[in-house]
Formats: sequence, structure tokens, C-alpha cells
Amino acid sequence: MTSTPAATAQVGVVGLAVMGRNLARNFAHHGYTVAVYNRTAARTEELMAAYGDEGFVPATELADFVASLERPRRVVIMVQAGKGTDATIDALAELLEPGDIVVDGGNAHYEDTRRREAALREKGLHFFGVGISGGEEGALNGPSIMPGGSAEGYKAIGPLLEDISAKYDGEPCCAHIGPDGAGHFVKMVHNGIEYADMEFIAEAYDVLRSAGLSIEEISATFRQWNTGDLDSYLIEITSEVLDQVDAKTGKALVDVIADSAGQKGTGRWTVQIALELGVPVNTIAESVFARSVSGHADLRAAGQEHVPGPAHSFDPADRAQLVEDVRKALWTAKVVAYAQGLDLIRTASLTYDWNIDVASVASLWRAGCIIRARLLERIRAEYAGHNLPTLLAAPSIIDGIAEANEGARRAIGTAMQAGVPVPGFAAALAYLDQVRAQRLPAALIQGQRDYFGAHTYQRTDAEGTFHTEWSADRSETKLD
Ligand code: NBP
Repeated sequence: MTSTPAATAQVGVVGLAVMGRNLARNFAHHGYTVAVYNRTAARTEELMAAYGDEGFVPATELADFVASLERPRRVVIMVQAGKGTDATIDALAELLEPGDIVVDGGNAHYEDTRRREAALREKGLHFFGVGISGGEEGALNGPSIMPGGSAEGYKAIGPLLEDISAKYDGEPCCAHIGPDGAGHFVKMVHNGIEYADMEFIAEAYDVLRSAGLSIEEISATFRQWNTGDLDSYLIEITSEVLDQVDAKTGKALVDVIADSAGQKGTGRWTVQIALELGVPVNTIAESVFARSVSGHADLRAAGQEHVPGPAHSFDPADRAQLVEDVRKALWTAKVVAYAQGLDLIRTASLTYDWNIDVASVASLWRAGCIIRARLLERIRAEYAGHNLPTLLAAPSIIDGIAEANEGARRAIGTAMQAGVPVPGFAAALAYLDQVRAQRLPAALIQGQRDYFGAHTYQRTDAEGTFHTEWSADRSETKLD
């Protein structure tokens, strides 16, 4: 380009692969003039050829892109997470000026976001790590948006993000989550819960299939469940996937898809960080490990050949009862996964001083994102104005667990007896039983630790720290 373009665009998007292109169009559909730039000019040309009349200012040079933006400049980066994001930020930082706003809408690790935010703050730039959920369709028509960054910067970028976000009862599914990495952290936990939700649905399907229900019957069951408290995007698409017939073989598509589940890493990050922060998220961990087991061909081949056990199929005495019991197991497990994910967010918020409002997090997951579900409105209402130690202490959740308890236990017990793997369901139930136990066998573990490593223990009936002389006369010493 030869002449400097006039600063006419209210927002710019860098990175025009599927997500960036759709987000740019979403901004345009809301009346914004959108500057667009992509490293490889062909993508910009493709966007202009297909949708050039929607309100874009294209640029082939990053400097021209920056020059075409009104001040403070608002730039949304939608490039591959990692090196691509760093390269783009570095190039932009050379061209932007204090007060400008840089948004990373990719799936960045929140620690990277903290590092980038600190580096750009030094230059007087506002950096936002923004979690965006909803896939390509959401990016175009309204995603759930989780922005983390300065309160001052949010005043300039927040209204635009709220405009393009999904709406629930007219309320935007976008709100300022907190500073620096808070938005990307919340998006990561969203994905962790998504892993768990999907695993639970898969386990429910497997139990019903093993009990002799046809794919059509299971699809109809999910459709029915989607009219009640389990109403959610993931349940809805499950019916659609189960209904799909493979054109090549005439079989149900699910029967010809290889049973090895992939992952891109956000579920694993959730578990890694939960381990570091000491927050039990066993349902999410089991979901990540379940995908891992599915991909271990050698392990599974050896298991199929050598490991004894029941037949992975059974004949239920009462089918209708089984279906209802499985629904209760699914609901219970789902609640536990939300409780664990929100607990992780609460703990991270305290650790990093993010001051995250859990009710607000639940509110912006109500539409637009992959885990959107009817239950989230109830969760929002339960957290609003209450400092719950756990979702499991919320009155309506307590009632739900009580109502589902017997059936959920029966379904999980039946599956285990029949050799149907239900690691997610079992983890959820074990967690409930752990947190409600009056006494945990951790007392015995403390005794063992003191025996072999003199790690000491506390007593239930006295203050202080104690050690038993295990290899001598087994008398007890009080250490402080
Ligand atoms: P991709 O993750 O496939 O990335 C492709 C884009 O990154 C292209 O525009 C490419 O430019 C650009 N890029 C790369 Br690769 N390296 C670059 C570099 N060094 N400098 C500048 N640009 C570079 O795109 P996507 O699937 O649209 O996702 C974009 C972001 O959104 C990712 O972080 C992703 O994790 C996140 N996200 C995706 C989804 C989803 O459903 N796909 C959902 C939510 C979030 P080029 O054209 O020149 O190669």
C-alpha cells in the first residue's frame, strides 16, 4: 500500500482463519467497521471476496492495519496459540501506543497471559486474555466471552465484546472476569468441565447400550432428557450424533468412528493446575485419563487379551428404572464436575487475588459456550449473594442430590458389576462420599506416614504434634 489509510475502524482482527474470520464478521454484523489483517494475505483476500460488503478495512501490511484503527486502538488477535501469538504481539507492540488495547482471543495458557500482560503493561498497553467458547458457529453468531485484563481497559473493549457475545434472556454472556490471566483461567476450567460433561454422557450411553437399548432408543432417551433438568447443548448434539447414519456402510456413524478420543490440552492443563493448587477435580482428571486410555492401542489390546472380568453387557430387570437411574447418575456427576471446576476457580481467584465473582462466571456460561445448560441458571442464582464453600452446599443442589442418590448409586453399581467402565460416574460418587464422610481413612495414612518416615500426626483429642516411637517401645511423644 502506498498511502496511509484513514483511522476509520473501531476494532481490528489479526488472524483470519476460521475463528478470526467469524469473529470479524460478528463485529461487522453489529455495525462496527473492522480492520482485518492476516500474515498470509490470501486469507484476507478470501474474506474480502466472500464478505467484503459487510464492513471491513483490509490491510496487507500490519502498519497499515494499525493506522486504520481509531484511538485507543482495539486489536483482537485470533492466531494459533503459543509462538504465533507471541510473534503477533511483538510485531503489534512496535506499532501501538500507550492506551491501546490488545486482546488475545486464542486458547492461551493463563500463565502466558500473565507474562504477556505484565510485559505490555510496561509499555502502557492494556492486554486482555479473553477466553472465547462456542466454536466457529459461536464466533459468528455469539460466543460466550471471558475477558481478563485491567478494569480501565475493559471500559474501552468490554462494550464491543458484550455486543458480539451470546445473550441469555437479553443479558450478554460476557463480563469482566478479573485482571491478567483470570479470563483464560476461567476458559480453561470451562474446557475441563466440558471434558467431564462429555465423558459422563459417553458413560450414560455405554451403560444403556450395554443393557441392550438400541441406538435409536438411546437417542430418544437423550432427547427426552433434554426437555428436563439435563437440558444442555452437549445432550442435544449427542442425539444428533447418534441419529447420524454412515452413508458408506448404512450403519450408525457412531459404530464406525474409531473409539480413540483426541484432546488439545486444556483438560490436561486444568488437572495439572488443580494438582498445583491442591484442589480435587477427580471427575475432570478421570475424563482426561479416559481419553488417554482410549488412545492406548497396545494397552487395550493386552487388556482385551488377558484381563478377566464380566461381559460388558447385562439384562436389566426393569429397563425404565435403569434409564431413570442412569439419568440420575448423569445429573449427579454433572453437578460434581461443576462444583469441582468452580472450586478451582474460587481457589485460583484467592491465590492470584483476582476477585472473581463465581455467580458471574456461571451467568456467562448460560449461552453461547459448549457447556451451556439449563442448570447454570440455577447455579448462578445459588452463588449470587452467597459465599458458598462449595456448590454442594447450595440448597437446591442438596435437594437434587438427595433425590438422585439412590438411583445414581444403583446405576453406577450395576455398571460396575457388569464390567461397563464408568470412571467419571464413579469418581463423582466417590467425591460425594468423601466430602460427606464424618471420618476418612486419612487417619490410617497419617499413622503409616509416622511409622516409616516420622512424619508426625495430630490427635483428635489434644492440641499439638505427636510421634509414636514405632521401632522402640511405641510410646508417644508430644513434639510441640
Ligand atoms: P488456528 O489456530 O488454526 O491458527 C491459524 C491462524 O494463525 C492463521 O491466521 C495463521 O496465519 C496464524 N498464524 C500462525 Br499458525 N502462526 C502465526 C505467526 N507466527 N504470526 C502470525 N500469524 C500466525 O486458527 P483458528 O482455529 O481460527 O483458532 C484461532 C485461535 O482461537 C487459536 O488460539 C485457537 O486455539 C482459538 N480457538 C479456537 C476455537 C475453534 O473452535 N477452532 C475455539 C475457541 C478458541 P496464516 O494464515 O498466515 O498461516
